[in-house]
Amino acid sequence: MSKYPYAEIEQKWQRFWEENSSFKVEEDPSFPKEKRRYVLDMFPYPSGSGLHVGHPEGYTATDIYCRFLRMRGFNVLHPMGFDSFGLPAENYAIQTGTHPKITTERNIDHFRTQIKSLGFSYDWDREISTHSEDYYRWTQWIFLKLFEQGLAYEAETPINWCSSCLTGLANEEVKDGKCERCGQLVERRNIRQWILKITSYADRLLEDLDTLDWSESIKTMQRNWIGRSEGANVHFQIDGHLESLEVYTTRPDTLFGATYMVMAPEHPYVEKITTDKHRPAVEAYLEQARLKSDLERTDLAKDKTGVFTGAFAVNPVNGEKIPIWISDYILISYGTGAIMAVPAHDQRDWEFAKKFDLPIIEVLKGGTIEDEAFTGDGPHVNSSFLDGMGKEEAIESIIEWLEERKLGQRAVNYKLRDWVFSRQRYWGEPIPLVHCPTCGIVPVPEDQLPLKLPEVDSYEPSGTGESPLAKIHEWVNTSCPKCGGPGRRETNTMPQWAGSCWYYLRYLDPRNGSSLADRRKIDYWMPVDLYVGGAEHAVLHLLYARFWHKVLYDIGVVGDVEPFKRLVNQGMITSFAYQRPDKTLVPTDEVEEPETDSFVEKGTGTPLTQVIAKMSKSLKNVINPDDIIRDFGADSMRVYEMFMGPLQVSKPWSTSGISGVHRFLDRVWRLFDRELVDREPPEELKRVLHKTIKKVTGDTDSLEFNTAIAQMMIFVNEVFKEETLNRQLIEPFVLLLSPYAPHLAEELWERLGHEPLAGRQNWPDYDEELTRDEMINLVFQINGKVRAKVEANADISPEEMKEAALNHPRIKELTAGRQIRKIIPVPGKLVNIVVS
Ligand code: ANZ
Ligand code: ZN
Repeated sequence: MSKYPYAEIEQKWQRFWEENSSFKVEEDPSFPKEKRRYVLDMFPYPSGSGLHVGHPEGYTATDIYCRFLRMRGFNVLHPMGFDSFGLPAENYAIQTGTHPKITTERNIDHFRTQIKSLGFSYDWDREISTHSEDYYRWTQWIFLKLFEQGLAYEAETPINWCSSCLTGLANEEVKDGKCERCGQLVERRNIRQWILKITSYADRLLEDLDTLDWSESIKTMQRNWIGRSEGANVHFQIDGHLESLEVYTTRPDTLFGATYMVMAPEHPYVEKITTDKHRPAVEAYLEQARLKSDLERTDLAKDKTGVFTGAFAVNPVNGEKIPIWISDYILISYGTGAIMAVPAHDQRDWEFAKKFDLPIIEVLKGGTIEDEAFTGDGPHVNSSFLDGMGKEEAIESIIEWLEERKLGQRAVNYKLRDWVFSRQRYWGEPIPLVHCPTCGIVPVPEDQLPLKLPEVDSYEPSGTGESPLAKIHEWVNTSCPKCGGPGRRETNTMPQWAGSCWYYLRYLDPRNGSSLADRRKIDYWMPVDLYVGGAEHAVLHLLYARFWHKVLYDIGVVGDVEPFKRLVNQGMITSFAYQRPDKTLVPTDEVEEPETDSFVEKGTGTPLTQVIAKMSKSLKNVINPDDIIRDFGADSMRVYEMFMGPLQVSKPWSTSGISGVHRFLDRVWRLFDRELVDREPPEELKRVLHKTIKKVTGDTDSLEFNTAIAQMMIFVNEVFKEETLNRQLIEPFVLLLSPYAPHLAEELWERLGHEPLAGRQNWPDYDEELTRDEMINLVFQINGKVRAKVEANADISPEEMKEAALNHPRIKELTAGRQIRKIIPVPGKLVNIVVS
């Protein structure tokens, strides 16, 4: 018996595909639009640690789908590249002095080799890297378009500042108040920034979500991130001042319940209205608030803090004077930066009122406001002309009332903020602008792009809020493109998200020197039919890319309003971890399994429970794809990752699972040790084959790879029982297997005497008739006498036969009131019921 020589086979076919450019794709006009597919993976950031098992999960899924589509006669674009600007390479450069370009390109080479070792059918001629000059030239070009459209502006704004990475961060890069990269607590700092006006696209970004075939959960995350809300702005006269304080509220109907007001610590009126008596306390409070991130400030669980200004405002509906407070639960960046507090119906206000002993007035009936705020609907009370109305009606009435008296107006607000687009770092695209004392801000002319990153001696950020580029005088000092006078280059660079905002367009025409991509090629392939990647990009990359795409649409570069028609998020591949009774985790190499499924800690014998956790270096449970490919082969790795469970769910890696899949492929290999015959297969096997073709076709099409594989396993079990190998059964099977285990399938296809499969159209058909379950006649007897006849599925089990007999109306009738002593099923034939 020959052993399955996966290593040899895999090398052989990878070389063949490469040498023959088997997966090179062109804009062949003979394929009509509906026979073209653009299938895209989220390209990796080439980190120093190489590929992890999560990458091949999505990449295998798209690869299977692409190979399947090609076999079904589609022209398929399936490219790969690298998202290669970013902080890790720069941080490494700071530590070691190695140029980020060197580290990055070394990492890219390593990634490419690893990806190729999995046999993916990418068109490698289209490979791109976002840090290459001829790529970022077009990233800069798009920036200039944004600038021309008035969508990029400079502003000194308080931004999230990481004092460890010494750079500003976008809101999206702040997790739980900490820097997503390094974990440092984020502070607020005023820094001159380039900002992109993504908010001008908020409505379109929201509305067009409805047209997308994306999971509801990702759409909801984007909707919440955009956070559109409707309500009103209301003006409160400040007692003793000319100014009025404007608030944004989604609940103007609760105006009669407003018992105090709150301003954000950064509100411009703080200085003006604070009375002398309260000034020291207010100043102390402002100092404290400055250090907190937005997230910490609005965290519902946090204890409320605040301070009274000494000033009062007049409630426009009833003339009541209510105190004006300052608290950090109000954000300056949202609405008007001030609120009317309605403690009876808003939980944050309720907590604040309880803490500072402020009045709580109920204006909607239905809750127990002694215990908590009532946020539901109910008839209004204590609200004069609103009394008796429900929420919606009262909101409409009060807005009308306010607008008539010029005390307020209907308003819409978004949580979405403009996108802080500059970084004070080296390893990113230089922003192609020149500051000229005479002309102001002048774009670098398009024909001078790319504006190249200059060499620097030190990658250390200056920490003053300027990038290391600021220190290179020859580069910074330039002439103004407009007037020729002396100018200074912008020294900020773009954030890592820039390159990934449009990479899917560059794949269409990666070497184009005169535009980012030829419009005909864009129209040939776009939009992306299927985009697969991790859910962690729900609001970052996926929102930014949609924004840029819409801008490109508006200026006529692309012809579709959305880039990614269908999005599928792969689930995370987790690992097992081991937990002590006190819930602390033990590294995997400290764990013993004395009996199956029972775990103890080495040395101490402490019993451990197996739990599911993220793979992590410290737990020593990280699976390295290279090891798996070496020990089991790329095909086993591919099939295993797809067999673990549905693509979209998270699932733990199991070592016995990969062995099981390997045994399955080994079994397929060993089938070929048998004599190959070519004759009409027996009826049952023919049926299994046609059912398998049908199942694998449907499941592959709908990305349900795990169940397709399960069906292929059933098929192999059946043919394994035969003494010979039947060509009429095995040939279609090898074709079904080929998207999943392409190396093995090519090898077997060759052994069957055929030309290589790669990229050809040859998906097998099935005969619907043969996939239908076969019916048999069953006889039900009572004490050996035939009493009923029925039709049943051929694969009915003895248990099901018994049940069918007992439920048959005639049998029920005849056995009623009699004692059933025995039920004897004879599979495929009859059921005999013995009664006394
Ligand atoms: C009075 C009120 C009564 C409110 C009530 C809610 C319930 P969304 O839906 O998220 O848009 N708010 C307004 N500006 C704020 C700011 N800068 N920082 C913190 N909170 C702010 O939330 C709008 C509601 O959040 C507004 O409506 C306001 O509180 C508060 F029964 O006004 B409401
Ligand atoms: Zn000038």
